[in-house]
Amino acid sequence: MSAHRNYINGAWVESAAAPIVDRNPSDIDDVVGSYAAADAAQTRRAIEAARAAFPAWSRSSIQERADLLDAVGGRILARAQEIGRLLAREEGKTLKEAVGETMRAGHVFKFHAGQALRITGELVDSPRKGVSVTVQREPLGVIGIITPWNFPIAIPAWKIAPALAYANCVVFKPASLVPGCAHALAELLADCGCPPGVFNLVVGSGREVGDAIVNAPEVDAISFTGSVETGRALAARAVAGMKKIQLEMGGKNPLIVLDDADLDNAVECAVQGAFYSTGQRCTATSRVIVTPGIYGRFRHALLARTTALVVGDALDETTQIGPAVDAAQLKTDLDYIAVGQKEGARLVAGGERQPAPKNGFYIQPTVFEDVHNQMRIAREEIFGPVVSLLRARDYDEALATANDTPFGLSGGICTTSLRHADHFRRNAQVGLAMINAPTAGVDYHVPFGGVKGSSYGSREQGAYAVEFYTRVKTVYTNANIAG
Ligand code: UN1
Repeated sequence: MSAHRNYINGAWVESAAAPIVDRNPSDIDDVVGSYAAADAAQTRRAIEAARAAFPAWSRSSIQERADLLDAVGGRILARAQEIGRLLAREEGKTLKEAVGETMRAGHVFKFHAGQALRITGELVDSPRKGVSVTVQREPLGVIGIITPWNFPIAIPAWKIAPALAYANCVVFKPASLVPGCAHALAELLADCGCPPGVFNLVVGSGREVGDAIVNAPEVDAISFTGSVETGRALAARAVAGMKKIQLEMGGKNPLIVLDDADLDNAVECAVQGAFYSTGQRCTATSRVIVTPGIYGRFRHALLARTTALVVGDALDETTQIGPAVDAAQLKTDLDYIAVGQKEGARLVAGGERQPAPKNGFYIQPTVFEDVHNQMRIAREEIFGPVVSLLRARDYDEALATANDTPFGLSGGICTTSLRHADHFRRNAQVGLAMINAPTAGVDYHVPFGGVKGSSYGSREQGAYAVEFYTRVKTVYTNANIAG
């Protein structure tokens, strides 16, 4: 019997399948909890419950929805320390990062509580006399929400909150590595009075639960954040089923450091972007492209900062870099480090597992230099604390290198030149352009997303979320009638 169950149609439901055991990546002997794994039949029940709940929920008042989201946001903020602790324990980012992420989730719910009150349309005149036209927004219906392990509460929040704000019902499948935060969120929604069926939690594998969601004709749209491979497969199936889809996938984010940069700030941006959250962010800096006049000083300062970083238990207040999330991610990181060495890149910091008193997936922050942009470590997303230094003759070459990638999520530049900053803002092939700021770490009230292979569909977050979670109806009213 599992301690934690799935939430389907307003009830906590057991499962006959073997439970998912949630372990602490800082100390694999520490079991965070045991979570019931939903099967395809339970997922179908969740989808049917969402479908059945939709007619009433789509007619709910904006006040009812705003109050629900505001209450959930308030409770998340009030319990940020406790939920943040759970997050750090199951995902491995540091306590400070985890509490910060939890606060972000609380703010996301509060923001979308306000958005529920701001659903607007347009009234336009028709070329035909006496006829007027309104363009109004409507909910889509049932949304399948599929989220990754690296932001176990913020990403679910920034999909679930707007879905509910715009009167959709939700079937939520979190990553199996982080069921604890998903469960905490489900509990809060239930406690705050979310009506049965409006929100459903189904923890389980992509093959069982994910497939059931993407194959269901009753699911109108899918919002997904995760790997490129899974995203592409989902998109093909979703389009075949005529579902709306939104994908947030990988990145290979560049940070350009020009000769005229503020050195301390540039180093800080690189360290934060590359190593914080153990490099496990799609917005992480993985290529630092540096011009000759600052290269030596920047390299020296970066290596000094990198080797001084404290790697350790996510729950220890002195830790700056937590472990990799699991054995598979640790292996990927180490495999890429071997690939980089084989390709001829020079390892100048880290590169190995970090010895630690506890049995966790610790890895040293790693820096390569003499990296060429065609090497695999410069082209493929690693999703670990591994960064490459690339040299560029000047700004133009740096920008060309930055843009020479299949991805286009985030990109940064460190410079005191307004001309270069402005040129970068206009010409960087990214969805998020960062000027003298790290490539990772975004605000909750503005759109998020990328170009090229990083993203597909309309933007997430902020007021722009309305584009994905609603559709428009055009209504013609003819007043030229008798009576
Ligand atoms: C951030 O950098 O603050 O999965 C957010 C990810 C992104 C979110 C990054 N979707 O890493």
